[in-house]
Amino acid sequence: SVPNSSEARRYKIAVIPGDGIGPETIGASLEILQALQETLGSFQIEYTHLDWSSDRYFAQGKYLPDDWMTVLKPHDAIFFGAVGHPKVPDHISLWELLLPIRQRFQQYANLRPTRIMRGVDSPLKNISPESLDWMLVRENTEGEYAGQGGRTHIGQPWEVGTELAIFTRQGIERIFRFAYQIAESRSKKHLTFVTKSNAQRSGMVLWDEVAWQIAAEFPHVKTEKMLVDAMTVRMVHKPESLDTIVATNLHADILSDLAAAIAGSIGIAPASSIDPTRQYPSTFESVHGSAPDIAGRGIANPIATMWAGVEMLRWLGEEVAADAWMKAIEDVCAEGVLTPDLGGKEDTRGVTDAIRAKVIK
Ligand code: GGG
Repeated sequence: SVPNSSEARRYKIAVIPGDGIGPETIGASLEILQALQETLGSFQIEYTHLDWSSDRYFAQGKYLPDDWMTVLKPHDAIFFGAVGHPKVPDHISLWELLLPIRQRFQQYANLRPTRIMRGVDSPLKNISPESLDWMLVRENTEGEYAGQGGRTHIGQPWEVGTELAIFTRQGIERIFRFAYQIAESRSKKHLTFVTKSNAQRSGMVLWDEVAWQIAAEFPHVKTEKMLVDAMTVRMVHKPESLDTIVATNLHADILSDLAAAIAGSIGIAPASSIDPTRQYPSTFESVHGSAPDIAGRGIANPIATMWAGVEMLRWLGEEVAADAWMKAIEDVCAEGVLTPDLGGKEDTRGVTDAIRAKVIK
């Protein structure tokens, strides 16, 4: 029986559709959230719709309003579409919108689950769907994204640009403790940490040392170290030998795109930027960007944003709704209702309608 609305659990979600295909995939996902709310009746969401995007930047000169922290803080989660516009350099749009939220809200863990869904073909012929089930944990606030560096002698032949990768003991400790808790909760109890400490002899060596110190706190988890270059080969050739993977901000960003491609398409890969302390709202988004080449054509794959929506519901504790949504996504893929990035002929509307039909059953 559907509980009456006064018994329903209530959440406040900030919605930032952003740029390009972001509004399309967020719009599709909100339709499913609405259908789940009405069907289950166990929760109600109050949305704050925010127009923080490149269009706002063109009109008002800023992606974020000055009081953006105050606006976002009271929410239980942030549901984010995509950022990136052909007329704005990517380093500006990213640093004006997404990165301040990750850094100021201490969303230091970025979770990127990867699985091959039934009905979806991996480009690698040696891979069966069961052989790949990874949880990629990306350090999300420091490393190569610390924002430290600069340029001098601009325009001169001897111009210099530096980009410092900052690693702190505290930052490494907290991402490893979080990654180990995840590894412990999974059946394989296996964690691979990724590094480049053969060539990078300061920050990456600190990363290794702290990793082994934290490993000693989790004796039930088997730990191994991989250099990032060798890791790309292993992901392709021995996917079944990996489970929980933890890597720096930049390394994990690159490895998770590879992971998504191996799983069939970046159009299905979700990312959760988590503040594990729950002091600040966490952000749920796709791995992919704004894809301006297909924006407005109605063919964007909504599954990455929808899967992020599933992870948002899990974070809120709405397991029943999360399971129903994920099963609907998996069933629709298995039935071959796929967008062109997965080799299908369906559009965003068709995939969304098919998923909606399953969650209201
Ligand atoms: N849907 C997330 C998004 O738009 N990401 C854009 C992007 O380029 N992110 C870079 C990063 O996460 O490192």
